[in-house]
Amino acid sequence: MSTSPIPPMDPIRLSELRDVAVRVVRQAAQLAREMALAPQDLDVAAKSGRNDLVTAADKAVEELVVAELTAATSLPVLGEEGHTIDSFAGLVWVLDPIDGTMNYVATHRDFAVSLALCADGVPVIGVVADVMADHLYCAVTGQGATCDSQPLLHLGQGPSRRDCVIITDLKEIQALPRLAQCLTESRGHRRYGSAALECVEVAAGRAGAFVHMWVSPWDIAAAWLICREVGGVVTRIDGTALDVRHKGSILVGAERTHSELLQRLMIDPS
Ligand code: 2AM
Ligand code: CA
Repeated sequence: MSTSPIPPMDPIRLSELRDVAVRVVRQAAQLAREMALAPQDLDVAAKSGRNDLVTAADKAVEELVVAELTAATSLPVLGEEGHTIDSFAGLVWVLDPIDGTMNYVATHRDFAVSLALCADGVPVIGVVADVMADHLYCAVTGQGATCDSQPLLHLGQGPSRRDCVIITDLKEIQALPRLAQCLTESRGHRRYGSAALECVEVAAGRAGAFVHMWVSPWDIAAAWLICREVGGVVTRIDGTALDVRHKGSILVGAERTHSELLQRLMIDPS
């Protein structure tokens, strides 16, 4: 299976930038929590469809994060709610101010702030805040991943696809009958509504795999690194390499779980 090359970076600069990312994501999570206390002011609007939402909180968190990152690092920021970049060359921040906006509006839990630093399009720092659960996941390339500063364990081979919970959505189940069969044969199906948190569930060993048809760079850039740093395999749903610069599908799991699901979904239907 092909993997993206990790560009070498000065470790001191990397740890300074990690500290900036953690500080700013904590501030962002605090603002998202505070704004959730005044839902009447959220100004909820639909974007591409009635289930694709943006709120005043998405915009305010993005503004806060971009201002703080620019002041601290002067590096370009790609943000879901309007901040664009000319290219992914060099160091670029990739931000989802609120991943799981429908949850932010409707269920008031299971939403994240997701921030990655990419070097030539490859994540080298990833920070994901599970805002309401108050957990902070962090990874630095080559240095492993943590939850609240405690190391996440390496996933190893992982369970058989039959012996784990699999995270996916109704759209995927409807589009992929073989996936529906895999869920039936598994320990069960889960769905949280934030791609970043769903990847992190796999990285933390709570779920065996996550399958999604359509994720954007800001949804998964940070979680991609968190998964990779614990030995997770992250590809497109057909097993090809996942370049976080482009929208597309995602299949995440420990080595054995990923390989068994890929085999079942794409190669051998029996
Ligand atoms: P969001 O909350 O930042 O929009 C829910 O299925 C997951 O998919 C969330 O991570 C959500 O991110 C993301 N999502 C929602 N609409 C999307 C779209 N049109 N394209 C890509 N990802 C989307
Ligand atoms: Ca978002």
